[in-house]
Amino acid sequence: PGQLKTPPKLYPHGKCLADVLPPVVRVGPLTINLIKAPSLKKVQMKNRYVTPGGYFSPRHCFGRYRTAVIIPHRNRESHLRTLLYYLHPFLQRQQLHYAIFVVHQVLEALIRRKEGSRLVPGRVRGSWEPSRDTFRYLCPIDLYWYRYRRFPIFFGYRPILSDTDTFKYRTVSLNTSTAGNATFNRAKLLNIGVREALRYDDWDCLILHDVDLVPENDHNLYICDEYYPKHLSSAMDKFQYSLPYWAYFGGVSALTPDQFMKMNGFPNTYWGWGGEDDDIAMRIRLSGMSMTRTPLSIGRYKMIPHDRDSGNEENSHRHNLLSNTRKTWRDDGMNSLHFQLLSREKIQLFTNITVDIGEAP
Ligand code: UDH
Repeated sequence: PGQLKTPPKLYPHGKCLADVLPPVVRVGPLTINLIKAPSLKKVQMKNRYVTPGGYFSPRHCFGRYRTAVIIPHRNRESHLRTLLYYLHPFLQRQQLHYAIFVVHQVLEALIRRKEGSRLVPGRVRGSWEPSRDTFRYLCPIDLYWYRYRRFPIFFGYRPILSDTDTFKYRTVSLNTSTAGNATFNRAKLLNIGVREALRYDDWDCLILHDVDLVPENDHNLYICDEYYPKHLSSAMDKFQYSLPYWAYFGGVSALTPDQFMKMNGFPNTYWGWGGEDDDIAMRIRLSGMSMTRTPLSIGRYKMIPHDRDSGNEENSHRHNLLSNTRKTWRDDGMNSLHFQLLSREKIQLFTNITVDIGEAP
């Protein structure tokens, strides 16, 4: 999948299509319509070059950046459809090699009750990589973002990570009946998303993305800062397109796998609404990094209006937990992550990772 079947067409003057396409295919401010969520079929029809698992690679050139978008999810299917509708074309215009991972929280007991108890051992197919034998030019550099330019990726430069783990496999639908009313844990789902995404590719950048935030400007590049974690959703309409407070790091953020591991990932102990984003901001500082941020004029997002979800009530322990972050961050995070993986499915527009993360203590 995703492989270029025929070599790029050579133009009379000996150039490839990448050279005759304008270097910047982005449009800037976008019109977002949140009135009705599109169907998955419609999103699929609009994104015909996206391959199963939600993968895309520019067709006429090598994407300079490999980006994994990780979305924590439960009971928000219409938000997910809206986000996918806008996000796929957005990422394609940025000429990224990308994939979208949705980490879906369910309760295994409910799945068993609903679909019977037989779990079938299965295999994950090998990871996907653009064809190495077809010559493609690197995607044009965008001079405006020159400082993000990295050493070019040559053929054979990156290892193919193969994944042949045996695991309990079954198709778990995104519907709400298996979600149960266990408390939601956003940060833990993001940790799981990172761990799973890294099985599939050697990503340059991990984008941790709330399902209800739709980017409004495609100059907001989904690539990482070389040195520090980057906060992308700096101007949300919910907060009148400004920051609710200076250290805010919620919504959408971008970290390289190295930055993520340096801060031991995100905390696993925040159950319910609030606090985990402030813990993450504190971890960044405690691990010796600072935060960078997309300018407010570009990091604009529309939030899909919603009520507080059941099972995501305000976390009354959050202040307590936050006051202990300094002591706990080294032991609570990627090195203490436990969960039950129920399925990994490559469906047309994204990779669906279904997990049971247990319930709040
Ligand atoms: N989410 C779900 N299902 C749930 C609850 C949350 O999928 O039942 C996910 C979803 O991706 C959502 C994210 O968790 O986008 C965040 O949850 P939320 O949308 O309830 O959070 P909210 O929009 O956060 O209320 C706005 C920022 C508030 C400032 C935080 C101050 N620390």
